[in-house]
Amino acid sequence: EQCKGINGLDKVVLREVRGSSAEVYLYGGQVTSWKNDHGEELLFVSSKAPFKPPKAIRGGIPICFPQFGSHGLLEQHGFARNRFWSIDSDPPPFPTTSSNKAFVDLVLKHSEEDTRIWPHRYEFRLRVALGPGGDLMLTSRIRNMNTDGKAFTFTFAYHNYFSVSDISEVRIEGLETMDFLDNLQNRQRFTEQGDAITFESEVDKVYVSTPTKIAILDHERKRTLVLRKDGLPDAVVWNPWDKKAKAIPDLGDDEYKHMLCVEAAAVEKPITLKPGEEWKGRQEISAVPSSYFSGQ
Ligand code: TA6
Repeated sequence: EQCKGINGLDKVVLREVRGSSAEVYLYGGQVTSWKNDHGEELLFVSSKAPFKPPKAIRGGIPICFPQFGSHGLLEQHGFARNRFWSIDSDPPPFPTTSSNKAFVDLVLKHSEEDTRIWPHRYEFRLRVALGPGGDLMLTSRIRNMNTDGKAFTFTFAYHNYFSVSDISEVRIEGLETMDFLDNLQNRQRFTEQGDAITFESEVDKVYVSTPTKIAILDHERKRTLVLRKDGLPDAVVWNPWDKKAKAIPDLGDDEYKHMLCVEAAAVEKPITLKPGEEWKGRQEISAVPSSYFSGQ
C-alpha cells in the first residue's frame, strides 16, 4: 500500500498476515520501520530525523551506494540514500520471494546530474520483502548499463540501525576473532579478541570477510536479532557514543543508548562490474525471542 509519510514523502507499507509490517520511503529507498507480529519496532529512527531532502534519514536502513563511508571521492555513503527512488514496474524475477505478496520493488537509475559526479549508467533494483515469519529481506541488484565499454567500481552497505534496549546490555556474536579495520584508528587492521562484542565506548569498525550469520543479543528485551547476508563479505559495527552523538545534529544526545548499527557491507574489496554485468547483495534479518543469553 502506497501512502504519504512524514512531510508528505511517499512511502510503501508492507503487511504480513500474522501482523508484522515494514515501511519503505521512496526517498532513499529506505526502510524506516520493521515491526514484529506484536507490533514492536525493531529498527531505530532518530526522533530528531527531519525527513527533509536532501538530507538522508537518520535511522532505519539507509542504502550506501556507490560508496560506503568516505572510501572514495564521493559524498559520505554515496548518493543513493538521498535520491528519490521509483516503484519498479518491471522487476526481474526474484526466485526466493516470488510466492510472497508482502514486497515492494524499487529502482534507482543514473540521472544526468549524477553522471557528473559518478560518470556511469546503472540500474539499481531493490526488493524489500517481509517473510511469513516477519523476517525482513532486502535484495539489491546492481547492473552496469554503460554504453562506453567502461567498467565501474563501488562499495556498498545496508546501514542497519537496530533498536536496542540499552547499548551497555547488548552483545554481538559471530564477529569474535575476526579481523577489522578501525575507523577510529586510521583504518588500521586489528583482530578482535574475546568471546563476544560488548559496548562501553564509541565503536566504528569494518569487520572483513565475516561469517554470513551475525547475532545481536538484547538481554533486556529477551530478543535476538539475527542478520544473514549473502554477497556482502564485510560487517560494519557502529555506535557513536555520547560525544559523537552530541555532534550529530539529527541524533538526540542520549539516543546512542538505544541504537546499534550492524551493517551488511562490501567495503574492503570494492566490487567491479563490466558493462552488462550484474551484482547481487542480500540480507535477511529476523527477530527471535531468546529466553536465555547464550554463552552467558
Ligand atoms: O557505518 C558507520 C559510519 O560510516 C560511521 O563512520 C558514522 O559516521 C556513520 O556511518 C554515520 O554516517 P552519516 O553520514 O550517516 O552521519
